[in-house]
Amino acid sequence: MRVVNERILTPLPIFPMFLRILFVFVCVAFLAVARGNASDDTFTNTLGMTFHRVPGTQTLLCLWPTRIQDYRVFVRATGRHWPDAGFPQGDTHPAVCVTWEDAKAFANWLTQKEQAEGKLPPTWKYRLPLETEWNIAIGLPATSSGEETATQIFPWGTQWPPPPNAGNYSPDLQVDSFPRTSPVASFKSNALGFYDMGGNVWQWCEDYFDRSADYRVLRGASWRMRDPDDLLSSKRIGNKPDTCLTVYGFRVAIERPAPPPEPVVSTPSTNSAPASKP
Ligand SMILES: [Ca+2]
Repeated sequence: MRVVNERILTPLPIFPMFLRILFVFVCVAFLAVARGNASDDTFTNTLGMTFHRVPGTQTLLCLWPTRIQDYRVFVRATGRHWPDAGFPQGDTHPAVCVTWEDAKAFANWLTQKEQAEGKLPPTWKYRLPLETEWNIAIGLPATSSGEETATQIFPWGTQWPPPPNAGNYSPDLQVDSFPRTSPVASFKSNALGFYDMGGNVWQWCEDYFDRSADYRVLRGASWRMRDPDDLLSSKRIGNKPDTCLTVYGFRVAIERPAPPPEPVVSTPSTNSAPASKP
């Protein structure tokens, strides 16, 4: 008994204390990785792509379309064929000439890469946005049917023609100075912080365009569009998943599982007297 008390009272050596601190640090770092180095609403991945949560969902959506510098990492790692756009593009311009299949391959590759590196929780995965998520991200009802003329709302509001710097659209509209693609996030973000949800490039979504299941959906319009119907926020087009054009790009989303339900805390019953009636 005496020996035990002496050991308790003896100060711990410095080295074990250092190990203890290191252990705590490692635990904190592990938990941070497990949570995606992020709060519940934001996340930045290994390519420097920043995501915000789509309100009302667990999904995180990239703030901008996938850039040349992001997609190039994938192409160099996998050797995937990537046609040249045929016009100058900087590193921060959106990757174009990308098919739906290419975009899905990028998302799957990034999921596997970051999970192997311990930078993405094993229950998270990259994919393309659902149309319901896209609708929420631009302020439309999630269940918007996509009827082009259902809502006369443009990314900048309701006025026509669009005001200066409304986005990167056709030179014919004279609202911006970019003849083709522009660096992502060159224009003001929308109310939820997302850039280029209108203009610059059409962006692939997960969804089929119609029941034929031959086409996939694209949203957002591009640098070539000038007609009012094409610039509506609700505008959707479709094309075959192996189609690549210089006006097609994509942004990625991160699918996360729903959090576990809050534990139900039961209140102990009391033997208090029933409330008196008036
Ligand atoms: Ca333009």
